[in-house]
Amino acid sequence: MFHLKNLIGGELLDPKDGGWIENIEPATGDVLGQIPRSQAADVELAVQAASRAFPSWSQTSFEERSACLRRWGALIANHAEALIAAESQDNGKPVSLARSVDIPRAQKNLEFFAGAIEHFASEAHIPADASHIHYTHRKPVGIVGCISPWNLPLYLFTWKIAPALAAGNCVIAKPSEITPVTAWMLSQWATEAGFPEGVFNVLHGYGHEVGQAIVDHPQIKAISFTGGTQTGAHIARTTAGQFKKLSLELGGKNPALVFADCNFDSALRTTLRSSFANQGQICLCSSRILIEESIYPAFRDALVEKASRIIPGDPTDETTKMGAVVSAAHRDKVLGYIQTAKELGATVLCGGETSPAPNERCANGFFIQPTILEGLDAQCSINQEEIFGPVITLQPFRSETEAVQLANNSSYGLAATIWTENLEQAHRVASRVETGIAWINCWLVRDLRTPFGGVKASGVGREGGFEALRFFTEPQNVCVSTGNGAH
Ligand code: TXE
Repeated sequence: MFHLKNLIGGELLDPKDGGWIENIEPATGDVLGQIPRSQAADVELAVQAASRAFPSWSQTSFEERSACLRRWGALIANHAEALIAAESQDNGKPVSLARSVDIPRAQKNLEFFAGAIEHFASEAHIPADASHIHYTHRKPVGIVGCISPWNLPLYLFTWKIAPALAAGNCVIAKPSEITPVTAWMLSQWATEAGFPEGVFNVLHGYGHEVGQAIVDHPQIKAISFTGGTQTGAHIARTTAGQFKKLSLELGGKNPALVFADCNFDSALRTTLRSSFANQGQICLCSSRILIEESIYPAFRDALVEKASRIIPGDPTDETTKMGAVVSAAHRDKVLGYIQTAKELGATVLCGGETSPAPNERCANGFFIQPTILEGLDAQCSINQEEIFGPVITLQPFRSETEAVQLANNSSYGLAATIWTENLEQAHRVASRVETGIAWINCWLVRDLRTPFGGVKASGVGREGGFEALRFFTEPQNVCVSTGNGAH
């Protein structure tokens, strides 16, 4: 049983009022430990610590900030096995996934922004007559809040804090209360990495309590948030009067468009992964599979055959491909959607139920079978709302126009995956889908320099590369007369 602590002003502290939350292991339903149920008073302490740290931290050289991030990345590498085990246990994801994706990517996030800040130069503009020089002074915003979700815990946590710290801000970060362990481990190594006390603070607790207190605090000047669309809308509403900078990465209902001329095997293999990776709990997962009519039966049958062979297993088993969903509440939410789909007359092609426990240890775990549904109206809640679990729907289309219409028939606009061997069609469809990301004949291929984010209800703003460094800085235009002309 662990007992997590907040990191405030370089010290690991209990919450001021002593409240605690139980942390549950998804694969077993057992209590793993206690996490601080922090409140506004803890936020106040963290803001005071960050305010003391900001004047000198904001003046450090980019080399110094970069070096701290690199040392922190090396500490992740040194502790990789412990982090992999903790991430899998806390989230329910297969240990192989934490090893191949989550933990290496967390390390890469720190190293990437250590490098990115070295190349992030100011722009200058000089008119033809050289009468003036304009330059852009990019200053750190100040104290910023970074709020992250449970599906890719350390991966998304580091994706936010790395650019914030690289740009010279002081950070108050809040990981999800459902998966707090790896952020806590990282917080224990912040001092060893070289961050002065108060530069990086971590508060644990509920979103509506400590999360809201971070969002509301007038000295916290920017909020970078990844999570549900409703929470994002709530944060946007409650911060509107304070004119905070906001970056909101929200949900998705991502289409995969499978054209008849696609490379069938490649489309099949990757669609299986894009549908069910991390138990379908990635905002980029495909959840609406749109298939051209002429190959619909063949593609459907092959997908169902492959999905039926995925048996959720104990996440600690190295051979497990699908683990547990993150919580009992989330399991019930996903099962509720499957029940609604049945009531709406869907055909359940595979899955549709909880999955039997893979072993005695996991007897009370939260396992759901990979589920494929067909025969649902494009407008129904199952095709419109984010389920965020191992559940996909299949819909046939007859033409490219219809495929694009179906793809865009969503309030969300995060990512689309397009499967075709026709080059012109691929680019044409990519330009017509209303999403922040379009993958052609691939999925989840990421280059950290590229803009990342969604349109419509999938969010506001972009993360990644210089986009993130721009978000975490305030540009000031400075104009200098050269004395060579008008003033
Ligand atoms: O997310 P929340 P939840 C979707 C997915 C899921 C649903 C709800 O559909 O079923 O959202 O998941 C903090 N002020 N995604 O409930 O509540 C919270 O503590 C400040 C998609 O876990 O949005 C956590 O740290 N912070 C998504 C973070 O926000 C608040 C990933 C996200 O929690 C807050 C996760 C408040 N008022 C869920 N309320 C994706 N797009 O990747 C909550 N939080």
